[in-house]
Amino acid sequence: MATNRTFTMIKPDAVENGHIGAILEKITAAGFRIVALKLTQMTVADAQEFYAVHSERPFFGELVEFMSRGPIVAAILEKENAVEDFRTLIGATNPADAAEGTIRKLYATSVGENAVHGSDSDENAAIEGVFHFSGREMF
Ligand code: ABT
Ligand code: MG
Repeated sequence: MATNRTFTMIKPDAVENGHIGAILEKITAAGFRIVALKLTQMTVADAQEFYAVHSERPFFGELVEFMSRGPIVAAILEKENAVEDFRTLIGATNPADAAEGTIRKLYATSVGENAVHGSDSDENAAIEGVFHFSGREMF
């Protein structure tokens, strides 16, 4: 995957709360091109694998339960400086610390249920994109 791509998920809380359309609008209005997109659900095993880097953290069990409890929207996005610019667009992990106008400020409820994911490096963006999409689903 090229370095101008990132991977995102609209998390179960934001899907449950009816924010898919508003969040996709914010993403495309910010200049990201949608490379891949689908509604899907992670199994418990998927969520454990996806968040394996956090497996020793005290919140891991809750995180896995949350991320597998309902459908998510997974997407690969393309833009210059995609990883950094997308994390700016979504705001801080804890919505209480997120800047005004960011997706998490608008739609997240707590640090544990923070509405949207954004890859934290080009390397992880590539790994996470392939975790969710086949080559035939990327455009
Ligand atoms: P993600 O985009 O979900 O990876 O969030 P972000 O990179 O902003 O933050 P990190 B540190 O990667 O958090 C991963 C998930 O763990 C949750 N979390 C984090 C807690 O529940 N409690 C905590 O104290 C911390 C630090 C938030 C993230 N997401 N979810 N869902
Ligand atoms: Mg993270």
